[in-house]
Amino acid sequence: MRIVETLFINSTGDINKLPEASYPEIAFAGRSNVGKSSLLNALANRKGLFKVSSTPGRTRTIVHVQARLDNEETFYLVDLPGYGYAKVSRDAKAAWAEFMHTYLQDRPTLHLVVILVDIRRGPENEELELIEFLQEAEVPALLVATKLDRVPNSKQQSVLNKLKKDTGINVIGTSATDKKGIDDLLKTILYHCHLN
Ligand SMILES: Nc1nc2c(ncn2[C@@H]2O[C@H](COP(=O)(O)OP(=O)(O)O)[C@@H](O)[C@H]2O)c(=O)[nH]1
Ligand SMILES: [Mg+2]
Repeated sequence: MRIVETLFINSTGDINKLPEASYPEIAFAGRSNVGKSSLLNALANRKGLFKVSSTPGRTRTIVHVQARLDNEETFYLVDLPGYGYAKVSRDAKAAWAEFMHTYLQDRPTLHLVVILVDIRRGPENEELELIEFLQEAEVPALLVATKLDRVPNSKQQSVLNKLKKDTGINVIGTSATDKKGIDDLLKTILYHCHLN
C-alpha cells in the first residue's frame, strides 16, 4: 500500500478551527528540527509538501493534510506544532501545552500519535511527559527514532531496543535521507486506522 495523493486541508492555531473530524487521523509530534517535515514528505512521497528547514521554525499551528491510498481509502496526516525552544517564554510553553492537550484528548478520530525523537538524542522530559499523557488519555502512541542514517548499521538495533525499553512503547527507526523504515511506519499507521 502507498499514498498516491495528498491535499493540504488546513493550518490553524485555533482549536475551534480544526477541520471536521471526518477521517481517521495520525498526528506527528516532536521537538523542532527532529525531522518531522522530512519524514512526512517521505511518507507522502512528496518533496515540498511540508517545509524542511535547517533552522527550527516557530509555527504554532496544527496542519491537516488529506492522504489518499492506492486503494482509495483516505486519512489525515496531522503535523502538530514543534516544541523545545529554549528561548520561548513559560507562558508560550503553557499555551502550547494546552492547545496540544486539548487536541490530543478531544479529537474523536485520532487513531495514533507518532512521537519523533532524534535517534542520537533519545527521549527527553517533554517526550516522556507526552507518552504519559497519551497513556492516561488512552490514545495509542508510537515512538519514531529519526535520522537513523546518523547511527552505524551495526548499532541501530541496540539503540532502538534501548529506546523501547526506556519508553515502554513500540519503536520504529526511520531515515528520510535513505528512506529506511518508511514502509514499516506506513504499515503501522494503516493498522491503527484499520485501513490495512
Ligand atoms: N541525516 C538526516 N538528516 C535529516 C533527516 N531528516 C531530516 N533531516 C535534517 O534535519 C533538519 C530538520 O528537518 P525538518 O524535516 O525540517 O525537521 P522538523 O523541524 O522536525 O520539521 C534538516 O536540516 C533536515 O535536512 C534524516 O533522516 N537524516
Ligand atoms: Mg517542520
